[in-house]
Amino acid sequence: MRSSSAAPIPEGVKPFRSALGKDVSYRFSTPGAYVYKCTPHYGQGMVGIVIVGDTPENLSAIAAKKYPGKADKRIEALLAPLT
Ligand SMILES: [Cu+2]
Repeated sequence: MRSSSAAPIPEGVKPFRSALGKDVSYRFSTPGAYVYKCTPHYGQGMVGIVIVGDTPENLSAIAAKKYPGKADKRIEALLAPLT
């Protein structure tokens, strides 16, 4: 999975990405919601959200963003139980 500034993450967190096809580990140390995506399949809905902490403050920013193709419906479905 890859993430970039195109996918919302908490303010102040440096965007991160992995090399394509490589395993990656990442330590989430700032509370909030992190959208991550598979770059080649983003538009096909291969996107997810990692929640760090109990009350992510950036869910409304994630909801307000427009995502490509099927990612938009996927994000909407993932946010539904959180908001
Ligand atoms: Cu993919």
